Amino acid sequence: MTLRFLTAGESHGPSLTAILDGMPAGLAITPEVINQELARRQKGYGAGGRMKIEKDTVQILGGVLAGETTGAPIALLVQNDDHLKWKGRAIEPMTAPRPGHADLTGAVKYGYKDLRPALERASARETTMRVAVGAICKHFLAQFGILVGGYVSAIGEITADFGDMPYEERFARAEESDVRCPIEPYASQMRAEIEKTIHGKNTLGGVLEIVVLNPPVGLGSFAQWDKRLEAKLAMAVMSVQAIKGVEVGDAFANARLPGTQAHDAMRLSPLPEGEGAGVRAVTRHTNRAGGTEGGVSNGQPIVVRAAMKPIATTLLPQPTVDLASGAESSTRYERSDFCPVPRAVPILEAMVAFVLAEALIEKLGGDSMNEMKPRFESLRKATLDDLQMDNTPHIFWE
Ligand code: EPS
Repeated sequence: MTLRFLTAGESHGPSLTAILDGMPAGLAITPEVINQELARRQKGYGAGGRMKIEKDTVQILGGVLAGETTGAPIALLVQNDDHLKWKGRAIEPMTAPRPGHADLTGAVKYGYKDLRPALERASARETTMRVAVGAICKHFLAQFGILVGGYVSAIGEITADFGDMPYEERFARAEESDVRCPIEPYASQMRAEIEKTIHGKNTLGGVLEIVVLNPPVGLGSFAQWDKRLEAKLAMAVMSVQAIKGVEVGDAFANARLPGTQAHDAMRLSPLPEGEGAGVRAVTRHTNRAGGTEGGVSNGQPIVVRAAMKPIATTLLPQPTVDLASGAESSTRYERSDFCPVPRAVPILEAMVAFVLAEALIEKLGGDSMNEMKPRFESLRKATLDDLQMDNTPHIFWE
């Protein structure tokens, strides 16, 4: 892997940390670029009480000197303000696992004598560091004109129809909405659903869309299974807490259509002005594939859709087994979000940005922004000039 990261830290421990390894030298970065994304992760209707306690801000502890990356691993730290309330405290035993959480599987797997260690690491608090890492990746991609944005498309039973609203407008409007849905009346209806859920002491899931604009053609590869761009996107997005389903483009809708209706017809059009006017390029009027063909980006917006389950921590008790008493019992109250779907937008953006940054670094090679920028400019495009066929018969396998 040309770019990789690890996170560490417990939800109520002193701090969370991350190391991002492989970011090229010469990228100008400040804590503010990261803090803006961290602030986005803290906002959204349906959040629990923890977000009132935390003011997530990053310390950059390595890999950046005089405001620029050096090519060394980037070390990041975010303090848990809530830790002070937990430090040295006698914590009540936790022995009744929540269905859908990591409590039971964690205890079986690691042999815990109490369920708290599983909760502490499995908690979505960890996504703070994904967003911090993703902020750097987004900023890196932006230097090449590649933008990553997202929004909520469904919460509970409410599914928004965006019509042909341009993606940039969806991103901008989503940021003005506390449920991160770009369009009325759906945003108000989603808000009402979350309000009902909070009063009902329950939780609610939903669907998010993350979109990459202006990706170059040729990221990822069909040459090996683990180089396919969709595969990397699916793994990265599925790795986020409470995400249980991922599709690229209209995957599930396409599964019900005949082939002639499920693909994106290729047409020939001149490139828009400024991008080499007069040059003829292969273009599409639809994007059912969601920006990848054969595991490779095709230059169309990359569209990733993710299903988030209603999170496992409900105020209403759920049937479980108390592992200490050995009797059937009910889950106990734990503070948590009611509907984290709006807050998950920047988290999924971060994971998608990481995958794209890694694929771009692999494609371009080089150790610094100065090496990469001219290489990016000379990447082949889907123009007829860049796609010279020799149009002669070839002998196969001789
Ligand atoms: C979260 C912090 C956690 C949870 C939530 C996300 O804080 P606390 O446990 O102190 O309330 O609110 O975690 C979960 C959804 C979960 O299932 O564990 C955060 O920072 O986003």
